[in-house]
Amino acid sequence: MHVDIDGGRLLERLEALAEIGPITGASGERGSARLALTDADRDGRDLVLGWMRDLGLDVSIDAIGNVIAVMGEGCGHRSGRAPVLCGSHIDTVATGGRFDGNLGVLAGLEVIESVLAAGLELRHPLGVGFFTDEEGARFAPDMLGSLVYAGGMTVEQAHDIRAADPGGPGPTVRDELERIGYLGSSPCPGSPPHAFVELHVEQGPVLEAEGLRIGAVTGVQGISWTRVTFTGQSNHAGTTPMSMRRDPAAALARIAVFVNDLADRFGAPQVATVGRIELHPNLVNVVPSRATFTVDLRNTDEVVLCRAEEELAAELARVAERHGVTVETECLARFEPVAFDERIVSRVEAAAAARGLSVRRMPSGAGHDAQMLARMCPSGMVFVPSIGGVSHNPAELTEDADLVAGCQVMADVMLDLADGGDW
Ligand code: HGY
Ligand code: MN
Ligand code: MN
Repeated sequence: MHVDIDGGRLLERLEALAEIGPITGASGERGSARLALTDADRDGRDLVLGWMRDLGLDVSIDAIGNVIAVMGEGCGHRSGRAPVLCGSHIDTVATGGRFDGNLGVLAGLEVIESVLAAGLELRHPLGVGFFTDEEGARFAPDMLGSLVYAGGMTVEQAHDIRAADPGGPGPTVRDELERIGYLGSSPCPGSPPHAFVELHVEQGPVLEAEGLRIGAVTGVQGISWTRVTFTGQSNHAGTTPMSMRRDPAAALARIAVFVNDLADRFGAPQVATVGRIELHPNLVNVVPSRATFTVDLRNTDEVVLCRAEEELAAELARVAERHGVTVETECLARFEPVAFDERIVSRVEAAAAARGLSVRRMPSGAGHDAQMLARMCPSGMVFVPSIGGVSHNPAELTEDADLVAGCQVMADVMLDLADGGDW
C-alpha cells in the first residue's frame, strides 16, 4: 500500500515552524531558538497542536508534556489497535537549525494528512508525536520526554529537574510545564505503540560525503554527560604568585585538552566535547573561585565508553590535586548504545530502494527519541543528508528534494507496518 505525500505542504509547514523563535546565523542563515518549555517552545507547540487538531486526530498531552496525536473516531478509524507512531521533537538548542526534530514531526503530520485524504483503510492507526525536551540543553538529560514516556524515569523525578538557565538553577520542569500550559493529564509511561519510526536529518557528514540519499539507521551511540565543578580560591590576578594559586580555570583548561586528546587517542567513533563553561566570578582581574563545565563523551561501544569515563575520572582527580582545587561531578545523562529493530531497519532500506533512492545502513552519532521508544516497541529511523554535516547551528541545511524523499520513505515504511500483521 502506498500514498504520495505532498512535498510542498511539508516544506511550507517547516518554514512556518521555523519562523517561531527565529534567529540568524553568522552568515545570515535562518534558524530557530526554542529551548525546552520556554515561551518560544510553547508557541511552536501551539502551532503544531493546531495542525494535529485540524486533521481530526485524537490528541493527548501527558504529564511530561509529550503530545501524541493518533487517527481515531474523529478520522473514522475504529480498530482500537496500537498505532504505528512516528515523531520527534520541536524543541531546539539555542543555536538551532530549521530541521533538527521539526522534520520528523511535520513529516509525520504530512504522512497522516495524505493517508486521510486518500481514504486508506489501515489495520493499525497512524500517529505522530512530539516529545518534550529532546535536546536536554535546558533540562538534562536529553530525550527527557521520550525517556519518561518509555518508563525510563518517573514523571515525578523529571518534574523536579531544574533548568540550567544563566545564573541558575532555574525553574523546575513542572513549574515550566504549568507555566506554558502543557502539564497534561495523560499518564506516564505512555502506551506502547505497534512500532515507531523517526525521520531526522543526519546532522553529520556521511550521507553527503558518500553521495547517498537515505540512511537506514541501525542504532544510536552511547552518551555520557557529566557536569564538573572545580572549586579553588578567588584571589587577586596581580598580587597572587602562581605558586600560591588554587586556580580552577587552569584545571578546567587541562581537562578540556585532555578529553580532546582522549578522543584522538581512542580514534573514531569516540567523540568528546566541553560545551558549557561557567567561571565565578568571571572577572578579568580575579583568579576564579569556581569553574563549572560539562563533558559530553560518546561511543558506539559501551565498553570503550566506560573506559573513556574511567580515564576522565582519574584525570579529574590528578588535575584537582595538581591545582589544589576540589572536584565534584554530577552525571547529567547516561544512555548505553541502542540497536534498532532489524524489522524496521530492513523496511527503511527496502522502501528507499523501491523508490530508487541510494541508501546505506549507519549508526546515529546524535541521540534521538527513537532510542527511548525502542524500549517499548520495534523502532527505527530514516536519515536524510545534512549539507556540510552541520547541525545545532542555523546553517543546518538539507535539500528540499531530500526532505521530501525522506518523508516519502517514512510514509512507505509506516504504511507497510500499519497494514502488516501483528509482531
Ligand atoms: O544531544 C543529542 O545528541 C541530541 O541532540 N539531543
Ligand atoms: Mn534531534
Ligand atoms: Mn538536536
